[in-house]
Amino acid sequence: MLHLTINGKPVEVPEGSTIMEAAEAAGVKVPSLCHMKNVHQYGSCRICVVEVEGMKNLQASCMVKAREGMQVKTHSPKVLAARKVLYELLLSNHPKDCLSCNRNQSCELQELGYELGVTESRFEGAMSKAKVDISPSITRDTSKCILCRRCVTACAQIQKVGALQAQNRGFDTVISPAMGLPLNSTACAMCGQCTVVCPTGALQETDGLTPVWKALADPGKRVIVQVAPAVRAALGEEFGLPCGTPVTGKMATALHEIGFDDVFDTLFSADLTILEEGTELLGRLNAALTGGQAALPMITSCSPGWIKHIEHQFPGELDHLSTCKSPHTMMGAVVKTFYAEKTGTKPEDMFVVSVMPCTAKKYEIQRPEMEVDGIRDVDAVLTTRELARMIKKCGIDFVNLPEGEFDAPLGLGTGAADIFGVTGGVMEAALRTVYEVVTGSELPFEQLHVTPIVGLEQVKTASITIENTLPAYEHLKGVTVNIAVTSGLEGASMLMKEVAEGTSPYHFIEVMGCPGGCINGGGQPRCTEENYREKRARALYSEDERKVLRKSHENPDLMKLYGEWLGEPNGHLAHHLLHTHYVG
Ligand code: HC1
Repeated sequence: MLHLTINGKPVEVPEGSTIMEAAEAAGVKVPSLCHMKNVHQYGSCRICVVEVEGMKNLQASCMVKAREGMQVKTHSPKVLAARKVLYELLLSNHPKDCLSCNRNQSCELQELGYELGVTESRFEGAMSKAKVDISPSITRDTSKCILCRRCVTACAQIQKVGALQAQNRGFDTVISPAMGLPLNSTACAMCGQCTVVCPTGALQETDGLTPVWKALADPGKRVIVQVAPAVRAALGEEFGLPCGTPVTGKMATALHEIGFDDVFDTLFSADLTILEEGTELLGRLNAALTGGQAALPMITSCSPGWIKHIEHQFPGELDHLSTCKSPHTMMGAVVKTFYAEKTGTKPEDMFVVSVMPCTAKKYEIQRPEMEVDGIRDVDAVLTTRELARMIKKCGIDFVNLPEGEFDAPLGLGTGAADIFGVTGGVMEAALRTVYEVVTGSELPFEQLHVTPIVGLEQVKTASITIENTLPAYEHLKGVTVNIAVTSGLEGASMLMKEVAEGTSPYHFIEVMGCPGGCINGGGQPRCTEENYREKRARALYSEDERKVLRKSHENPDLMKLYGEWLGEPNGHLAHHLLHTHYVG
């Protein structure tokens, strides 16, 4: 252990700690606009400079290691004066349009200026050339970029994609895809992790609000909204509720108050996905075991960032993807056929909005695969952050809202669907149903959670031997099914290398594009709280555990949909509406 003082206060930290970490251990927050935990640091902003006794120059506390006996001052007059100049230099090349910027009041640059007491901009001069690049999911405005490189880190080190780098030198430096290409022409998966770490308005989700407000104001439109599982685990953070507070009921009330005509739950179509995907898995296993052709492992297909990634990086392996569309696009297809018929509404007069924790969903709905007979499944995607802005704009007192309900007939979801939003959840939900379908017996309550695949590790695996079966599944008796779960594109690439080499031992793999799953999606609130992913995951598990119905095939409204209209899982109509083939 090392012993040093921070502002005169003794502190003990492990060898290898930085001065910034030592300050944190002493309860002192050193400001920074570029620092990120647990990754290689660029140390680019220099805002975190501190004074170290005996050293002539100020030191960047995120880069310099603590040493035995060091005496550090983090907020001395010399440090504060230097920080202010550094800040003003950043400001000299930054637009002053805070009032009309989407990051107004959630901008780290703005907040730091307030903390430092900056009241003027002394160094006005030439500004670097601005470029705005609008992709279906992410909008880049280089005029607001402070070259902190957090986005570069998130893309290259966390997701291992590397779509963004620093280009050019000096005043012409810009963070951009290679050769200044638009993001949409690169291997960017549209996961939006860059938008979460960006301290300013340089990287944001592409606007989904404008078309939604327009549809709501159009008396000729029936505007239907649905909400993804993970949104309920994080939306409350935008209103000051503790991280990990589930806000399902308040969210349903808020959506009604905003004026949506129907408030449905993506949980319903997550249950639908399990019936479709579970049936598909059994079909593929059956084919493989009886000498037929089947691409195994089968890999989940509900995460559009993951779909884009496999298309770029492993285009020869697309037949491993489940043919299921993602739950929210399934919902769109059901709304514009079944519900349109039921309510006597023309599908073209319907406007389906998906509230998602994900930026890639904005790209997904524009894909050619996501339509039925020329009608788009979903018309607009809003992120969790955008929904929070809508609620605020409507003057809704979110925290004090009563608990509301989703609307029938597409608003009921089981606990299995809640956990779709956390890594391992889709697999667990599928196993709950597949077990009962194959064995004909009830899965014991204490076995509902498949412990080896619960948790936020990058790759989780398990093997399950099928001991008893119904006669129809006799061929599966004694078979050991190997499963793997991963979240984040680095883990996905690791598992895909084995698939591409033909050495994958797995039969079924769940992949989610963002580390931790949708709870940590690129459209979620920006949260710096310790263990925020664990807290959001717990919120979804608690939603599951409080429910009586915890298996997708127990959803009575879903079974009614199959019985009265859709027919069999994987049947003709289900295939027409709910499945697709990705061909790259
Ligand atoms: Fe997800 Fe999904 S769980 S992909 O993570 O399959 O975004 O929450 O909506 O569609 O249900 C995201 C979350 C979400 C879909 C479902």
